[in-house]
Amino acid sequence: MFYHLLYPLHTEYAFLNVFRYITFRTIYAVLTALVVSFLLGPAIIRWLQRLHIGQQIREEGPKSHQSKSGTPTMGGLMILIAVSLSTVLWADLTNRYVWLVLLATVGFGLIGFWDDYLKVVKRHSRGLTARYKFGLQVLVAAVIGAALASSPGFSTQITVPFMKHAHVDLGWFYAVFVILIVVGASNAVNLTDGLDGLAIGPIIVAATAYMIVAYVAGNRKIADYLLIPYVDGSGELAVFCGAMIGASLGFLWFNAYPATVFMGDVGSLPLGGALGVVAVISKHELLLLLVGGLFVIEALSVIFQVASFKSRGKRVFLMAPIHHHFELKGWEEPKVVVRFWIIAIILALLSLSTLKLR
Ligand code: 57M
Repeated sequence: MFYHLLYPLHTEYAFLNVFRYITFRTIYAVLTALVVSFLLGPAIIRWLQRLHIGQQIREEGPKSHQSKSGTPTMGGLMILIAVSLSTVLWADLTNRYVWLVLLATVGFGLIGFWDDYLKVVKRHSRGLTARYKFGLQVLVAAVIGAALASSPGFSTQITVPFMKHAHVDLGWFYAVFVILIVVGASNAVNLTDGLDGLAIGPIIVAATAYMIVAYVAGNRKIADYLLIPYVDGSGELAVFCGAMIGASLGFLWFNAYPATVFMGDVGSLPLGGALGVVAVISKHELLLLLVGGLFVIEALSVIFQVASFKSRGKRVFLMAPIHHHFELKGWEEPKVVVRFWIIAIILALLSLSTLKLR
């Protein structure tokens, strides 16, 4: 909005020219989202407490989690508001990719909200049925996939990390591929969200990596120099990623151990989904497996655990997702969390190196 209101005035006031720059608007998108979540945080937490929207803790989990019973959840609402508001304030609103990523954020946010609402307000122990929740996620992702695949000028080729000449054209199957990436990312982040700060830290790291990727992919000169696909307009997603970083930092303030609020599905589903959409639009779809490698490890630990238990009647881990395994091994919660953050940072750095290593 500021871009549309203030940049046109640069002919009279030269300093307003600065609103043209994505870098400038990204920095202020980070700060705006951070301030919004700082300001909203205490009010939302008090409101959730007043409504008794507290987490019920399952008995079969690690014993240390029983003391978390009643911690307000659905704090993801503060992330949703901060990301959307800051993006609307700082992004170029004529850019269709901005609206697509906002659609994903709000769409997945509504699915998460509904699930949380059933679980913590209506006290239905399982929330939305898995099939229904998955169906709605596929629906939102399919709308985005179809919009992109039919978008003039948007390539349906995918980029393979480390290989500069390997571009595979998926044609209409591209929409299905988008569903896999976006729904997969959304659910992987959801599975990871099981310790204080565990999901939000790597989200900040991954959003930072994709902020850089989206910016360079949207800049013809840099994209040509790096031999990566140029995506006209994807640079604006750096502003969105900035808003995501700011909102997540603000949430981490409250979610840091010992957490005063959990994000709930209303936070985890849209954060993962939005990351998937940014990966797709910036034409670095498969790189998400490395950027978000920690989320992939968490999801794989569940797949292996369930497969092994069903086929052999034996567990691979003491408990899945893998963060519970380390808790049961006796690591303190903050130790698991910080060590997982370190892994996420290393994976993001490796991912960024693929911009050069190709
Ligand atoms: C969400 N939710 C947390 C909070 C958060 C298939 C199976 C592996 C699914 C998995 C599952 O249900 N995962 C989805 C995980 C829950 O957190 C809430 O959920 C929101 C995210 N959706 O925002 O509202 C609990 O996590 C803890 N927490 C924190 N700090 C935070 O900042 O401490 C969350 C955020 C909270 C709190 O204790 O209550 C969750 O873990 O439920 N299921 C599991 O993860 C279960 N694993 C399991 O059943 N493993 C079996 C299977 C794979 C065969 C096995 O290994 O044998 C564990 N979940 C729980 N207890 N709660 C098992 C034990």
